[in-house]
Amino acid sequence: MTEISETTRSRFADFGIDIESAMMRAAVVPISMPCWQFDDVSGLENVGATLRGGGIAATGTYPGKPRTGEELRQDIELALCLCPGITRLNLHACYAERADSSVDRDAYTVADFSRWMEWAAELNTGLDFNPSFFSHPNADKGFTLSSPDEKTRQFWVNHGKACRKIAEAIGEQQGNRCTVNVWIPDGYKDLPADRLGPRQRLTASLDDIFSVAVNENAIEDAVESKLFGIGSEAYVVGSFEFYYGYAQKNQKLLCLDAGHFHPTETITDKISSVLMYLPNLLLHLTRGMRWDSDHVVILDDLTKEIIDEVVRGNYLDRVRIGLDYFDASINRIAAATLGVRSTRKALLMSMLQPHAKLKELEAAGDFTARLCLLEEIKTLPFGEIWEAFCIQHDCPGESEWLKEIQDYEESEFPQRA
Ligand code: RNT
Ligand code: ZN
Repeated sequence: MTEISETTRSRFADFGIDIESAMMRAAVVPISMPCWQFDDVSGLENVGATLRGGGIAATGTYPGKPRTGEELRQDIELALCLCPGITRLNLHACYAERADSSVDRDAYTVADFSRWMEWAAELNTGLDFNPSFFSHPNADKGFTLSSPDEKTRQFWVNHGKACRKIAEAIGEQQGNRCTVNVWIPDGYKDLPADRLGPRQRLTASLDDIFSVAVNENAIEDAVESKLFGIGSEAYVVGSFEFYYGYAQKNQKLLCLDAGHFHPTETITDKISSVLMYLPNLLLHLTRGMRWDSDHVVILDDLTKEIIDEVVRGNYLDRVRIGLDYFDASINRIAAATLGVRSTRKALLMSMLQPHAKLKELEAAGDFTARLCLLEEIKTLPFGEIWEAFCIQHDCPGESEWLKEIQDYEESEFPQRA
């Protein structure tokens, strides 16, 4: 049992910070955990399938990958138990469990997700949702919503429409908005001759998908831009400029994925700019190493900076925090847990910062003191506050959570070999 020491309390009190209130505020910010970290984005449509196309790829062969929806949910449940604070689950349409396997993605209905919904309701976990425009024969040519083939394009438009209806039912059931994110892999490996045509078709497809009226209290739509992918190095239809314009014009959420920009370009500074013109924002926190590699989120400077910006800017009610990574080289459940816990730590750390004081120094033009204060707060005690936070939420502390996953691995994984 960790108690927060008097010394620690008084050090934060010197900055005018109340630790209890910071802990409360950090706990209620929802973090959406990616279901796809648990099975290398395989999905449940054809059990045993591996990721195909789309320029996203999980690498690694760690044992114990779940083979069924039941195993997958069991793994996710363990991860959820180990994450203090409000955790949601981000579900992709390719995790459908169909009664009739001849039904394709353009005709999915809420019934195909009823097991997920029942399970989430039992756990009292909120769900977010994503149409899956990849790992499908109709995506093999590299184009979906911007496809020049009318039949293919229409198939994916219908998939988008079906997914919004499913998400609407999810949102209505859970009593809070289900964020629906559209990401498509469309693009060219090599130099295009026509950059405009695919973007015009993408606009038409999006307009069509969003033309279907839905309960606005149940869902919110986001669109995700990208710089390049494997197989779309030369040109990505849904670029940042494209989606920023589209989101602005149609007042949709823009999804900023931390790995979808030039390697030295961070999303921190984009938040305050785009939120001047957009209603809300979705973040895909991820850790790109040298490229959009989707490594597990850790408590690194980049993550802290992004979260600080959201907290400092008072954007918590306008920014949805989702994680987006998939690493198959380490225990997948641990990877999922680590990313969420690290993000929660960043939130708690940020809640413990003297943001008002920093702004005051800045307004007074005292940039020396601003920089020095930013350095000073880096070494304030944090570990004991985090441990107390975990205890408060009935979650294991730093030295304990992995053990639970290791025990589970030992008893559960051998039968999955
Ligand atoms: C791909 C996008 C997208 C996916 C997930 C699975 O580059 O980041 O968000 O990773 O939807
Ligand atoms: Zn993403």
